[in-house]
Amino acid sequence: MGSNRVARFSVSMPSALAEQLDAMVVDRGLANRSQAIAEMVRNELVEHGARMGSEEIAGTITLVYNHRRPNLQARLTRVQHDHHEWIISTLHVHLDHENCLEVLVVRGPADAIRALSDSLVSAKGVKHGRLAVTTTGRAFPG
Ligand code: NI
Repeated sequence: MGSNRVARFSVSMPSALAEQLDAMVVDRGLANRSQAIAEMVRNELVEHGARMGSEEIAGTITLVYNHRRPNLQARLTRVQHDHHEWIISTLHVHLDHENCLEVLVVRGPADAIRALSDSLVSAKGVKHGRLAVTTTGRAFPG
């Protein structure tokens, strides 16, 4: 990796799909089809990396929960301390008298991050939780 050389290859697809692609390129103000397709490929590679093995990923885990629910906050805190090596930063917002919004910035092996997210999101009383995966940036030159 690390090369900024451009690879050229032809892509075949149904013409109706190509027309939709061109319309999206215009709608989103992209330079051309190539830019749109390169972005899609990056997104797919990030998702693929997140599903596969131990490739390093970065991302955020978002949780909404009621802090008054017995044992929940203690459990969430314990899980986070057990996996502190993957958690770079946390943000806690008191949404109202009961509800808390917590955002964890995480970085680490995909399988470890997924397991951490699963254990937090599945904690009984978490109203909504989601892992949003992005890349550490190193896999994409430029
Ligand atoms: Ni709170």
